[in-house]
Amino acid sequence: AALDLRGAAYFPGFLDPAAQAALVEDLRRVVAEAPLFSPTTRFGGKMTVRMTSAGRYGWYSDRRGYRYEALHPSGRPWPAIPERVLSVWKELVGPARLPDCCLVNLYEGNARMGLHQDRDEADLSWPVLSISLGDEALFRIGGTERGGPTESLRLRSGDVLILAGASRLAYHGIDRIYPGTSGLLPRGGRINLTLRVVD
Ligand code: MD5
Ligand code: FE
Repeated sequence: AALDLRGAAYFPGFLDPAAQAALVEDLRRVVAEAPLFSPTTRFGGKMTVRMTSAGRYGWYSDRRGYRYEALHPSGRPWPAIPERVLSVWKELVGPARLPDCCLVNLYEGNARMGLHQDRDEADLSWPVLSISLGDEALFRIGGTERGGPTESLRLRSGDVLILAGASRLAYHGIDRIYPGTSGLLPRGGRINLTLRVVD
């Protein structure tokens, strides 16, 4: 059953360990086709998270800003979103419209993600679905105004979050990961998948 987290639907332990391991296998194929990279922010710094994408679009950032791109930096199209990832969306969001971007974020060591809003998508009425795999993370979520109160939550491997309604535009980020809290990834670290309808 879903718990209410500031309007977001939180499904702790939605994926069992076998389902988590199957997703990791799928992601190995995605990363082999579309290698991870560290984007540059619009301010010129390197992000500490490494990322890649699957689907019609991938999220990308450089000095020109944040946007979705139809091609990986290699010039090739992004790989297809794995069927088992789409199944999670179909089960929790529905089959009417499938996501066209699956962003893959890899957190290793001291990687973190500062508080931000997700608003690069054309139609913000579609939810964002997030899947956590691997080491635990300290997730922080606030309201729709920068600087307001926030609350923190440990996201664990297999947890799923659906950001819809007011939470779709909530400020959120990852303050840190906790090394050694999961055996899912052989080299440790945390993967987050975010599924989005882009256009
Ligand atoms: C992560 N990723 O765990 C985080 C959290 C990102 C990103 O934020 O943009 O790649 S994913 C959860 C999320 C997504 C959209 C909205 C909200 C949370 N929210 O309003 O809380 O790698
Ligand atoms: Fe985000």
